[in-house]
Amino acid sequence: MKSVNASVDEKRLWDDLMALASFGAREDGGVCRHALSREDIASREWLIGKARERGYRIAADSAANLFLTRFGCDNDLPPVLAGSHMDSQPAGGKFDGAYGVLAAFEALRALDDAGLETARPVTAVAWTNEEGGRFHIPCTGSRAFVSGKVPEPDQTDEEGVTLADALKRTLDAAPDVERIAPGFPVHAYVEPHIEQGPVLEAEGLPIGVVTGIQGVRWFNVTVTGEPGHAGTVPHAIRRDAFQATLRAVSALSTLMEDPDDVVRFTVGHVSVVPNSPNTIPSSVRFSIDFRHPERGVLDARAARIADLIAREVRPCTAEVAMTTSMQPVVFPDQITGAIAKAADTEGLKHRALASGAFHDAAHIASVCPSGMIFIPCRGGLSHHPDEWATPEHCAAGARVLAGALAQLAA
Ligand code: HGY
Ligand code: MN
Ligand code: MN
Repeated sequence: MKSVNASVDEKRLWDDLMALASFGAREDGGVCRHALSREDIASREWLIGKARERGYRIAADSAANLFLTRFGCDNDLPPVLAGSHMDSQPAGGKFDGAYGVLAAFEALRALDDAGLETARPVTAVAWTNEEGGRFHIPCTGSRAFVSGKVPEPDQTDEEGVTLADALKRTLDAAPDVERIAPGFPVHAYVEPHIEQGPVLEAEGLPIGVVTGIQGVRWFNVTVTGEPGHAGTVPHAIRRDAFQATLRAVSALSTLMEDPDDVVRFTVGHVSVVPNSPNTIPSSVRFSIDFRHPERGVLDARAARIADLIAREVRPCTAEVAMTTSMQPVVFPDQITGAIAKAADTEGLKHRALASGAFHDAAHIASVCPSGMIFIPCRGGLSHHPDEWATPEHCAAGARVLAGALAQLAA
């Protein structure tokens, strides 16, 4: 009988990764699979079909988080959970999120193929809307799991579809999947993910044992001015929302300056109304993504954002709403130790490193001992169509996950 780690099937996992990448495939080799979109719904149906073949229990909660459970000897025990997200950035890659869900699914199949009876059930999970690309509150699913309710169900996407409607459409597309309430006791959570950075590749290491995740603050800003004719309104009386936005973003860049280059500040989403070449913009919505490993820095600089924007946009006005606040997270030795031990058992070299990207683990860590396994990605590229990981590294990460799950579910 093969060990659980040895039962991880590299080709089976790789074929699944390429199949999942076909849902929302872009011409340039990337993926656009927005949360709760047609492509996301189709990818869920595909994964549900595979889980059904294995006889796993399939359930979804009101946030459309998808849970695939392999039973243990005592199913009253809280399960060990593993997974990530299947939604992608609009110009994303084949591996961000998708790798974690499929590595977890592969670990379940390896447990089957090794004939390993675990005391606890082991559940693979796909969290809803981790990216926040369509509905701009990221980690919708893992937040709902932790809080017991869907955050901001009335928020709308660019087409005006509410999150509540998109969730209903997604859940109705899988009517025979068991419905459960969001949130249940979990023994431990492990999230496999590509590093989305250059360290493991540069050091020639196949595995990263993630120590924690830096903190994040997201803001949505709406600047309101006055529409008018581009050819006739004198500048002296204009209330140009886009020019006001430029002043505000320039002042924010100054606020976020950091000689140590640790602060991460991005304005990634901008929408201009009415978005016509010859009408003075009457309103602009823009996003702020601000990150740092220290809560003190996050709180101090975030506290200055609203007043700074109000001052810089005059004579326009601005509404500033903080839509996401994730505190820095440190993962416990119980989980990092299990991951390192599983990597050692596999003879895989590894190192500890922190995550610059946020993940659902940042939320799940507040309800159970959690951790993450990183594998290298080419050039550290992510949120990019050329994002890439090798079949060997994908399988190595899944073997480490299988080993860690076998320990944690014993
Ligand atoms: O933005 C992030 O850090 C994550 O990749 N969604
Ligand atoms: Mn991700
Ligand atoms: Mn991402």
